[in-house]
Amino acid sequence: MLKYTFLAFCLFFVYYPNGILSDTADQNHLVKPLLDMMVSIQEQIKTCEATQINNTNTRFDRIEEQLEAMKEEIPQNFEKIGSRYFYFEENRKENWFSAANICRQKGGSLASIQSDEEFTAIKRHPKRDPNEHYWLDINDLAEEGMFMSVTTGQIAPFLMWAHTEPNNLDNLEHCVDLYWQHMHDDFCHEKYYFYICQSEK
Ligand SMILES: [Ca+2]
Ligand SMILES: [Ca+2]
Repeated sequence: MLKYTFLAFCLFFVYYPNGILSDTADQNHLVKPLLDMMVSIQEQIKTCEATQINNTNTRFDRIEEQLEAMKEEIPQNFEKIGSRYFYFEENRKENWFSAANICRQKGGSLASIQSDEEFTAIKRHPKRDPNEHYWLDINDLAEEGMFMSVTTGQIAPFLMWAHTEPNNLDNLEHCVDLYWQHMHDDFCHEKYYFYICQSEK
């Protein structure tokens, strides 16, 4: 708006019928610097506008890239807890083996809890019902009493047993679930529970 006002002012100044500047020499002497200034201002406005458009486009490109990256990083229906992503199955109960397969199909694995901090955050998550059991990735299928992570093939990094657990009832409890505030060993095939998956990303 400012540039058009300035332009109108200059045109009025130069072409006014009984002009303020009646003498041609005076006109040339005073008008040329004004015209030069006007051209210079127009150039500056053009440069400024081009720079602003360029900067805005660059910002949009960056935001778009970040959104695309986020879409790739966050697996569908997984939620960030601490620095990792977890999925809580709340509708369909499975035995431990089916739960492990379904987590694989989702591009992850059964949850391998790494620390007390992570365990606490998962226990407190609003999607988790403390009255329900949730399968985790821990099992002692290979060797009784040696609790391993099926996700890593290594010894489970974090255990928090309930009182009297693990009791390996009937010598058949080899898979671990979260129930109330602690972990329990349970029947892998026979028990159908909800489960928690983790993302590999
Ligand atoms: Ca066992
Ligand atoms: Ca048990």
